[in-house]
Amino acid sequence: MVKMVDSALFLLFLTGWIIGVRGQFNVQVQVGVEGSFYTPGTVSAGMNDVVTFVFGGDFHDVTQSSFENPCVPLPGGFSSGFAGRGADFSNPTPVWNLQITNVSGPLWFFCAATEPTFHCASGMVGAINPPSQEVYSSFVAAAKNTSPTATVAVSYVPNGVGAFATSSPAPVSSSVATTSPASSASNESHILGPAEKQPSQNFTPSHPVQR
Ligand SMILES: [Cu+2]
Repeated sequence: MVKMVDSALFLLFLTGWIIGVRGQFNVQVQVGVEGSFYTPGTVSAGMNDVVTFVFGGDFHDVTQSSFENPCVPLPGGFSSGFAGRGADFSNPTPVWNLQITNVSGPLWFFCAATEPTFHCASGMVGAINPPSQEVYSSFVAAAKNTSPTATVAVSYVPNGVGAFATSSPAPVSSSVATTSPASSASNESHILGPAEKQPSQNFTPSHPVQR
């Protein structure tokens, strides 16, 4: 059993190595869980890494902006559009994967939600690869200079400057729920990880490992 898991892990490693020598890493940002903020507010990401925004709170969004204008959408920038669990937190948690394609400079973003006031103006901003925490702090300070009654219209825009998404925010389960529901036994297999799914054969992933 241990040997089987070992070989499965080895193949997973091998797949990652084929995708790129460095591999693809994933970093998570919680959206609106600790008040109207991104947690953490800054992340570092390498080329082709994926920043996963987890919309575990009320409705928020992630819209690309610039250092100079923290609360104004960057022309050509990405936007998740509004997503979240709703005011009563009754909906499943949407997640949004943003792949980074330019690491030569920082990517800035803000939340365009306006209830009860403009989130960006209360400091709901974030940065990928900021030059320093000091520069990020001045970005936050500039955001807080924005009028709390400002409004910005946003909608889902997958392609940004230095990053892109392949789909709008959605609960993780819905993205794999395209297969027709079968017996309860097959539902059970969805709970199991890949290593448990195929215990006897050689584990050969049919697609790149991506989370
Ligand atoms: Cu917000």
